[in-house]
Amino acid sequence: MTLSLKDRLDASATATETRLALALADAALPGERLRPERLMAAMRHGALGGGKRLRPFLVIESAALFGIPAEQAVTAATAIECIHCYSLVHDDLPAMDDDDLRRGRPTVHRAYDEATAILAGDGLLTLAFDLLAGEDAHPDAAVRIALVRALARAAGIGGMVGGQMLDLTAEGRFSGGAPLALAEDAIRDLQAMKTGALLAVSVEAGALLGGATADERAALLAYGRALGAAFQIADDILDVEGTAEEVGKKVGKDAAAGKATLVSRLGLPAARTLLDRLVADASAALAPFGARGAVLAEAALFVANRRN
Ligand code: GRG
Repeated sequence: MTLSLKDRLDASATATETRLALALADAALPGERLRPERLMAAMRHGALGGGKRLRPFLVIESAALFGIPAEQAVTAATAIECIHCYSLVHDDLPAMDDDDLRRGRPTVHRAYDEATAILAGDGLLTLAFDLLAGEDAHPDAAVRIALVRALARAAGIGGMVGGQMLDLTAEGRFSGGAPLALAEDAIRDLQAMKTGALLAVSVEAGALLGGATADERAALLAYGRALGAAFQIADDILDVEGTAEEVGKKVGKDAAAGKATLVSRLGLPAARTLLDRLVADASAALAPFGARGAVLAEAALFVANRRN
């Protein structure tokens, strides 16, 4: 029996939650005496019990294209989710977006305090590489190194962290407060770094786990890039339309902060047209996988039409 997309999302989310809980259990700490319990609790608050777990789903389903069972992909999937959760914990801090709610619950610095939230983010970031470097992630050390490098690059200065800095710069944070008027291409590049890179590396990780050929890896990367761009436009549409209100997201916050988005630059109708095109591009990139690509193609539609 073939599973629905929702069943597959649920299955990968459950597997990720279980792996994350194991990695964040007190028992995972070395040593017996001094245990940073407040830090561990804050990390659990930031990482467990919420979120769509979209990135782990992408790792698991792209690895499945090559016959890799979910149990063998879940550690790498969990590592990428750790990076994502760390980015949310830090993004919510007073020095960044200063948010009180995340995933319908108090943000980590609200539930604990700012210093603990900074360290919880740092702990999740380093845990990601601990997970990826272990034999659980893949038996072949060369594959593990490739995974570590791909994730470091996606999360680092040429990816998420760099994109976040460019975003803060575009908001006018370092130039007296007036937002910069970025051209469409600049917004697309910024977003490809800030949010696209982590989504793209999720499918790249699946390709690495599965021993993909260079062509298959390129096809998955093209899919991941189109999906990443679609994800961000959908997020920006949600921000202006207000449909994310019920999940505790502050609607219109990004627009009010003068964030550089394609919705504000192109207008809603053109942004929607671009979103449709990106979903079509994502599906087209999966052509080399034939019918096996159907799950990821459906996931692109889900990302574009999501309501939270
Ligand atoms: C602070 C280093 C650092 C980076 C922050 C990703 C990011 C960069 C900030 C997040 C801000 C934000 C809300 C961006 C919009 C896109 C996005 C990443 C939304 C949240 O991702 P989802 O929808 O979240 O996958 P869940 O909760 O489902 O995991």
